[in-house]
Amino acid sequence: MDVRSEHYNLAKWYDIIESALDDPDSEPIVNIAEEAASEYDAIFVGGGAGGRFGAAFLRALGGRPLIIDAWPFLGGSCPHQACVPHHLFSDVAAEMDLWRWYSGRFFFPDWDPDKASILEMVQLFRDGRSYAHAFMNWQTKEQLNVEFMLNARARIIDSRTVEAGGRRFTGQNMVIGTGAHVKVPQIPGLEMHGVYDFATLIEDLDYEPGKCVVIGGGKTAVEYGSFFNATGCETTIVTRSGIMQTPSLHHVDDDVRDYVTEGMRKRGITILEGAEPVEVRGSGTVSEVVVRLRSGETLTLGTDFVFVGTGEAPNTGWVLDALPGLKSDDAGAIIVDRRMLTSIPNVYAIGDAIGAPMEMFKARKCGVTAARNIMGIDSEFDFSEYPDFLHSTYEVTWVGLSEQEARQQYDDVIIIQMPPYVKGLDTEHLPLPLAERTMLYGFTQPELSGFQKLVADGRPRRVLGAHHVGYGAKDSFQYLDYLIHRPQGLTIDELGDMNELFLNPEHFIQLSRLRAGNTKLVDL
Ligand code: COM
Repeated sequence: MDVRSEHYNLAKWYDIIESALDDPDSEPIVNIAEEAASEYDAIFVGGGAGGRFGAAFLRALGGRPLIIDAWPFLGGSCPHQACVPHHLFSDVAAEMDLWRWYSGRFFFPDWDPDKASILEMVQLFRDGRSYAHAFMNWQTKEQLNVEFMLNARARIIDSRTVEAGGRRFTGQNMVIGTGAHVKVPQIPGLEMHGVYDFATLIEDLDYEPGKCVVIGGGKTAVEYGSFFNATGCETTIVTRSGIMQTPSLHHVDDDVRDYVTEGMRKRGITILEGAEPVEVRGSGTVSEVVVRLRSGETLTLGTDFVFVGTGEAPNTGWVLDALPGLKSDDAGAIIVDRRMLTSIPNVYAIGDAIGAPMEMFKARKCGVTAARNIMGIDSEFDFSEYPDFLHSTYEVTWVGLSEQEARQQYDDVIIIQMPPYVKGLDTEHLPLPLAERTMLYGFTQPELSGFQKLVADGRPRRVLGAHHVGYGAKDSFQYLDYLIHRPQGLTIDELGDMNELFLNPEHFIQLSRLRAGNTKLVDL
């Protein structure tokens, strides 16, 4: 369908997207300008976060981009199966956590496991996701003036030529933003009904899980495991590595990890570390998972639901086949330089297709970096350091070095934290930290009200890292990251000089101020 001269509202876009998702034979959605015969500055193969932001930026710079995507909407996996549903589930898990702790107390009704449903939340997301998709399509067409062909698979002919929807397009440059897919481990039985990952959970879940085994120990496993558990579904996490110790979580502080995992256990999650899932069994539908424990013993876990959360791999196989000169690493990630340029002079690659970290900021800024370079603006993007987060039933946020990393690199490390670590102090009764969303915990179960730590280099008084478990601090970490990674960094004195909005979720400003008068900084 040619939508070029149409100006649909969001409801109409919603209908178009939903019909296309329902009908595998639906036609491409074509928003191509008349001068289509002429060449594009760049063809973006993939219209996820990286492709959409890259194309928008290139257009804003005066260039002519074209996006081609197999899905009938722009925005990629984030609003369809990945980040957005994860945020819904984590938000809901935090609400349910309160409900379970305070069942029948104060204004909370009695806990009712029948009302806390995984399936209902999945369906809620499934029914609503195309409204966000509709907005992406509308904005990209009407506000950003970017041409696209959606619901059409791209076929790369050569580094300047792509075919899609029966048409051939040429561009001076190509930008590969084909995303990633779930990496399924080699465990017999994973093909059975009752085994899901974050994508198939959304597409295929058709019953209410009663018992769950999560395979993995990184972000996805912690986040989804915490959600399943919060609904009352008995949850066991099986992880070969330690929990929250996968490579991308290397900046997670040990005390943060302990606080979060102790909280998960307190809420009833069983965590089996150093444990290897050997086999998933069942007759057509999953009924048990066999696990080899660290001790060598074998354990059989009865379950009706297995969730695989072991990471993702780039979607690049077909691209590498089509462009034989394109270099990739062993995992299939396309190798790029800091300009996002690949081994082929006019081909750029962005986002998850170039490997870890598979994060939103990286995808979008990769797209922008490619766009700038294509338009003649020399631009580099270094994503080796960045702020990060995950959810248990808490929001867990960090930036910079953990205390352990700092102590390996610096000899005068200062720690400012809440609750403070003072041997023998009865902090289990201390209602701090306090902030919005933890006030009730603070006044009833102070040990649940969160944890925060600032790591500094004592002599230059510079902040090296910040770590937070609670709610509402994520925004500030975007700016903290910028400040601490400036050439001059951020000092405890500058932090103490800022104006806090009491009661701020991370107490870094006022805690730093309490120490800033000290000529020689000491722990707090
Ligand atoms: C976000 C999608 S869910 S995009 O980055 O705005 O395209």
